[in-house]
This record gives sequence, structure tokens and C-alpha cells, in this order.
Amino acid sequence: MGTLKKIVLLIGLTLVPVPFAAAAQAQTLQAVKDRGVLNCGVSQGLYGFSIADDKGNWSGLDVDFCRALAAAIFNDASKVKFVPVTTNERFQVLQSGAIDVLSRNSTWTLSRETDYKLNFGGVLYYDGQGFMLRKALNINSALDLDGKKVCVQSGTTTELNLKDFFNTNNMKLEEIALPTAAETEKAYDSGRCDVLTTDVSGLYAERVALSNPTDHVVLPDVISKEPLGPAVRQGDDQWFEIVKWTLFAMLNAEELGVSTETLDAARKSSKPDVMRLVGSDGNFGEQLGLTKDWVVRIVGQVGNYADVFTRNVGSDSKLGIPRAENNLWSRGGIQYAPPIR
Ligand SMILES: N[C@@H](CCC(=O)N[C@@H](CS)C(=O)NCC(=O)O)C(=O)O
Repeated sequence: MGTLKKIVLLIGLTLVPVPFAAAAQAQTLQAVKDRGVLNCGVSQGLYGFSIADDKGNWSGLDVDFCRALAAAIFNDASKVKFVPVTTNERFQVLQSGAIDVLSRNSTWTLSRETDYKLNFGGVLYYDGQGFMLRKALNINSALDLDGKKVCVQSGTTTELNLKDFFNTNNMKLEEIALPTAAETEKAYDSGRCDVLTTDVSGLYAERVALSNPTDHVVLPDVISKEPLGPAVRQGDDQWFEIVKWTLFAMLNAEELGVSTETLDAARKSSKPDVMRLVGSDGNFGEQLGLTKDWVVRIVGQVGNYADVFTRNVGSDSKLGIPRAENNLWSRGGIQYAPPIR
């Protein structure tokens, strides 16, 4: 190696070390702090996930995830601006920088990460695609939907799976694709389609909004995997870590029995993993660019995973969805968070 090359390498290794690279990447957290509010992309209106009431107050699982981020960052879960985005535009809006995080029942797929240069931060809700139709049709299986008119929202994985399912089973598909949930639901409710298809959670959420919810049945068939989770732009590892570990913190809190109700006791606990979670041992939050008590803020102001699930989509909500695969791994589900240590 020539002398000049050696010098350049030496300078590269010593004088321009990691902090420079880290500083260049760690922009989102700083931008959010400077702005004083988190910009969170959500769906336009899906009961249980993100919906605004007539006073503009948002609620739902996706909404609460952004509130958990705001609690961790600002010690104030209300510092979130909710930005409703359509299925078709959501990933470009994230890419443009107009939102800091997309928390919008979006399915984690390979091409969504590579096409739009995004990272999904984990799975907030394990879902799968299903079908809803009128009980009067007397159909009990998705394999009997040959030739039926199916309403679907465009710009979704739903649309792609629908085609795959009908093609694979040699069934004729009459697809009616519409750009918004409101239009899709209206088309189904008015009888323009025989069938409505989307994520099963979405079917339950949309059923409560129909004129006669009890006239409709959700078929037992689930035709796809729809791991729904928050997404961020690639290129900012610190921000990615914050989003990822906020979700893991909520799951770990549930696993360790630390909820909004038990938080005070947990802060006095001498159990090592509870101490690490609530920040009485270690500086895990600080390593993320947050504070030692980041999980106390999240659980105190928003809740652990069970609190948030139960309130929005589970037994304390109109939807009453069972935990099923969204239960913790230790209780028969597949929700599994890496440890904080
Ligand atoms: N998980 C699927 C579908 C997500 C989706 O957007 N579903 C519709 C139907 S449930 C929805 O959320 N609509 C509400 C809205 O657009 O505001 C995806 O990521 O493509």
C-alpha cells in the first residue's frame, strides 16, 4: 500500500470516526424534538386501529403506538400530530419526510422495504386476510366464491392476495377496487359487491359500521399472512431503534406484569429484569437517545401491550377480538420481544 493511501486510511480510521457517521444519521429524533411534536401517519378511519371522533380525538392501536413514542420522547403522550394517509399514498408520504413514522395497519413485506427504502419496526398486530358476506348467501367457504363480485381497497396487499387466491383455485374473480375505506365499505353495504375482503381485523371493524351488522358473516378462511407494524425510512438507525424498542418495551412490560396499574410497585421491584425495564438498573433508554425512565413514561401514559390491545380491539372494545396469535409466546401466541439488557 502506498504512503498516501496509508495516511488517508489512518485519517479515516482515527479522525473521522463513528460519531461523525452517527451524527449524520441521527436526524429524526432531533427533528422531532426540535419540532416539539411527532408526525404520525395513520389510516383515515378504521375502528380499533385509528379513527377520529367528531371532536377530532384519535383512538386505536396504531394511534396508541404513536402516543407511546411521544411519551418516550417528550414525557407527553399528547404530543402527536396524526396525519391520515390513504393506502395508495402512505409509503411515498413516509418517504417524503412529511411523517416521522407510519403506524397504519400496514403489512410488512419485502418489496415495501426495498421499493420505498423503508424498515418495518416489528409486528404490532398479527393479522391475515379474510372475507365477509351476507349470511343470506349461505356460503361457508372461500372456495365457494367463484364468480362473486368482491370489493377491495386498492393499494393494499389485499388486492394482490385476492388475485392469487382466485387464480390458484381456478375461480372467476369480479373485482371492484376502490381507493378509500369509506368507498369500499359503501359499495359493499349498498349491495354493489357480494363480498368484502381485507385483513380480518378490518372486517370486524368495518362490520360494526354497516347498516345491519348482524346480517353479515366473516368466513373462517384466512388466505394470507398480514403482519401489521410501524415503518420508518431507512438510513436513521437511531430512530429505527427507538421505534423497534418502543414496541418491544410494551411487550416486555406485559410479559413482566408491568402495566399502568402495577407501575408504581414495579418501580420499587428488586427483580433484575423489571429493574432494567423501568430504569432503576442500567441506562438502556439513554443508549437509545431517550431517558432512563422511557418505559415508565410509555406504560404510565399509554400502557403495556395488553392494556393497549384490550382497550382498542380486545375485550374492552366493541370489536372483542381474542388475543389468539397476538398473545405472548409464553401464553400460546407468537408475540415475542427480545430482552432489554
Ligand atoms: N394490511 C393491508 C391492508 C391495509 C388497509 O389499508 N386496509 C384497509 C381496509 S381494512 C384500511 O385500513 N382502510 C382504512 C383506511 O383506509 O382509512 C396492507 O397493508 O396493504
